[in-house]
Amino acid sequence: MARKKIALIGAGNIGGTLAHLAAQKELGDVVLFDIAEGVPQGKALDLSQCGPVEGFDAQITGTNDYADIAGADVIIVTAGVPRKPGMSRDDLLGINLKVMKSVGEGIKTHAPDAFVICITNPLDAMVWALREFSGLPHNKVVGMAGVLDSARFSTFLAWEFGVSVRDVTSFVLGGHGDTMVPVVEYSTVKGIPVPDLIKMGKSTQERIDAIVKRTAGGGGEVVALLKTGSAFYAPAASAIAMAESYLLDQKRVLPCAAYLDGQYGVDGMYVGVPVKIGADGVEEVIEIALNDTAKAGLQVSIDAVKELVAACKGIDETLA
Ligand code: A3D
Repeated sequence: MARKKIALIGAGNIGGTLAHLAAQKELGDVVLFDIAEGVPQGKALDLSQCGPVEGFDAQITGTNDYADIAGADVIIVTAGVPRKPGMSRDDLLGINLKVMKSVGEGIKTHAPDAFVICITNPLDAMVWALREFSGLPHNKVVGMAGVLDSARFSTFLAWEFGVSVRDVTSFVLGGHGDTMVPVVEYSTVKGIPVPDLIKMGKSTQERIDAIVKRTAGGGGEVVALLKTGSAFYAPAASAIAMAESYLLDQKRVLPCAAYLDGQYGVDGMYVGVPVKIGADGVEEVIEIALNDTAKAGLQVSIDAVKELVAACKGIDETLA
């Protein structure tokens, strides 16, 4: 059986990390694409030379030509610019929308059968625009944010309770912005909901509220420390989990920016919700019951995404 092919559009911090993880996990051969000449080729050469040390046979190549992504099974898009301190994700909209147009057209022409995972910010609007520009089916284009935001939430919860991260599950819904909604009621330590753990005296409401706030600002905390860009290790690991679920038909339930067609009262937009990812892409959007606080929070987040999508339509008339 031929190896799977994974194309990475954008060979920056996340792109390079994605290539390394995909090769280490032997998910398939990797093509790194970027408009910067030499960068994808240089990273591909460097990463290929990890093979003998780490024991992987995956071929890693770098390119500036979209024709080389032909036949890709999975495409992960990080092309564009990241935040610098003081910037919000929304400040990136104008410049990254243009990037999504060229990437969408490249995918449409050369790899229309791929499963596409978008990471470029502002995520919920960029994944929507990328789908529009590429014309791929909605179930084959998805955004990575919820896996990362939940991983941040789970990390802080594991630290708070002094338990293994493997025993923590958590959910963050809504748009990937300051209005995201970490759902405490669905967050557990080995099935024990966080509100029960508070009742058991393992933490306090105030401490959990602070963790929720830290989760929502989790990306900004890393940006402020790095000063030159944004997080890339955990974003890459999160997208690889999604790619793996598709390639291996794992049918994992993961919070992702998915196209909603009436679910959660949203029509024709991408918002972060739990979905099942398998060989057919996004196989199901899972609608969970939310309490009034989470519902209200989700609505604020949906409205924020709506504004960004409207801004995209205002910039590019082909999207209107
Ligand atoms: P960076 O290291 O700057 O890499 C971006 C790469 O994109 C660079 O190598 C550029 O040369 C390349 N690029 C620019 N324009 C194009 C184009 N038209 N076609 C192809 N390549 C192009 O950034 P990064 O890897 O740190 O971040 C990439 C994106 O991910 C940014 O938009 C971030 O804001 C976003 N991001 C999202 C999350 C989410 O959770 C959604 C987390 C972290 C970063």
